Order: sequence, then structure tokens, then C-alpha cells
Amino acid sequence: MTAILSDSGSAWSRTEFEARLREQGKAYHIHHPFNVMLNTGKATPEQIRGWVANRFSYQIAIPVKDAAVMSNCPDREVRRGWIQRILDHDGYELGGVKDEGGIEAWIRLGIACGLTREEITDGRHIIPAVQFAVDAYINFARQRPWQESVCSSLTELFAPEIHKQRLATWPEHYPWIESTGLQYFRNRVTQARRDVEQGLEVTLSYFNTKPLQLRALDILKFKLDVLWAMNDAMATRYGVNT
Ligand code: AHQ
Repeated sequence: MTAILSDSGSAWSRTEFEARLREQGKAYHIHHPFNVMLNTGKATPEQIRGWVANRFSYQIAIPVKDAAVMSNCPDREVRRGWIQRILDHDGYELGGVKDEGGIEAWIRLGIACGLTREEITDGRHIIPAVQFAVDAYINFARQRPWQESVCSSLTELFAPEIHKQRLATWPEHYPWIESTGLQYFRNRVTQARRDVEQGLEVTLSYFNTKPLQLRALDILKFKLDVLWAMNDAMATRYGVNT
């Protein structure tokens, strides 16, 4: 899409730039046939278990990716905000406050779907192409300027909707999945919104020339492709019921 946008001329306003970022939502994986199958009740238990087991590789990559962002970021104020993402996923026990974290919640989702803890955590179901997409995201965060990695996290602009869609449809379509197993999605609705506040502010401020703004759109497209490619691999492995 950015190929047809000239990089000449003045930068877009913050409002216009944010609109261009949000416009990329049309390529978000909520629209992927595999996800549509999941959220319209057409998935079999095997396809759901395959999705949870494969998405585990993405979930455990998030705090590793965020630690890479932190290691590249010299700005203490940014790190003070960003570290919350690692705590959200790895969990913590600080000053008497304990939180099992999102990775544990994801394992509980898998158990609620009929997987064993062992087969989730040992990665036996993970498709090579899923792992390649996940590794591309981690390596992007390790190798690129931290501001670019922040920008790549902005697929979460579209995440509250997909989590709310699961919460609205899975109980009806998949009553055999224990409701407590969906806690991860409940947690992410608010966590994603908070993540995006920081991610968007950094992105709108740092990418402040037209060439930089076009670069930001390309970065977001890369991350949208990471999510899309994971769904492609799962569709190939597990099929898509229409
Ligand atoms: O559970 C998800 C999550 O913790 C994150 C962090 C963020 C990032 O840093 O890239 N993106 C993200 C996403 C999560 N869940 C995905 C889903 O479909 O359940 C969506 C994904 C994203 O939109 O990037």
C-alpha cells in the first residue's frame, strides 16, 4: 500500500498519521479465514487445540521481544512503561502482590481446550512456519531501533476487538471449553488498550517526517504479515472449515 504513496511532501499531521496506521487494520488477522472459522463456531476441537498450542510460541515470545526492546532503549521513562508488558506475560510476585501472568493463563486456556500442560509447553505441536514467523518478530526487535519495535507492537490497535469477539462467541459456540479458560482474553482487552497508549505516543512522536511515517506503515505491515503467516500455517496444517 505504501508503494503508491510518495515520500515527498510534508509529514502527515498526528491525526492523519494515526488514521493511516488504523487503516491498516483491514489486513489484521481477525479477517484471516482461520480466525473467522474460530470465531464463527466452525472450528473442531482439534483445530482449536492446534491454534492454542501454536499460539503458545507467540505468547512466550512476547516478553522476550519486549526484553529486546528494553535492552535497546536508553530512555528510562519509556522503560518504566514498557516493563509492564513483561510483567503482564511472565507474571510476578512483588511486595506481596502475586500475578501468575499471561503465559500461565494461556496454558490454562490450553488445558480448558483439552491439551495437557506438558504438550503445550514442550512445543510438540508447533508448526515450523509458525515458529519462523515468531522468530522473525523477535529478531526484528533485537536488530532494529527500539522505536521501530514499539511501532511493530501497534497491531494491538486492533487487538481489543479480536479478544472481545472471542469472549462474545466462544462460550456460545464452544460450551465445552471451561469459561475460566478464557481469562487470558478478558485480561488482554484492558492490557492491550494500555499498551497501545504508550506505543502510539512513541510512534506518533518519533516517526515525524513523511519518509519516517511511510517506514512506520511498512513496519506495521511486517507485523501484520507475522500474524497472518501464523494463521496461514495453521490453516494449512489443520484445514479451514467454511
Ligand atoms: O496476546 C497478545 C499480546 O500479548 C500481544 C502483545 C502485542 C505485541 O507486543 O506485539 N501484540 C499482541 C497480540 C496478542 N494477541 C493476539 C491475538 O490475536 O490474540 C494479537 C496480538 C497483536 O495484535 O499483535
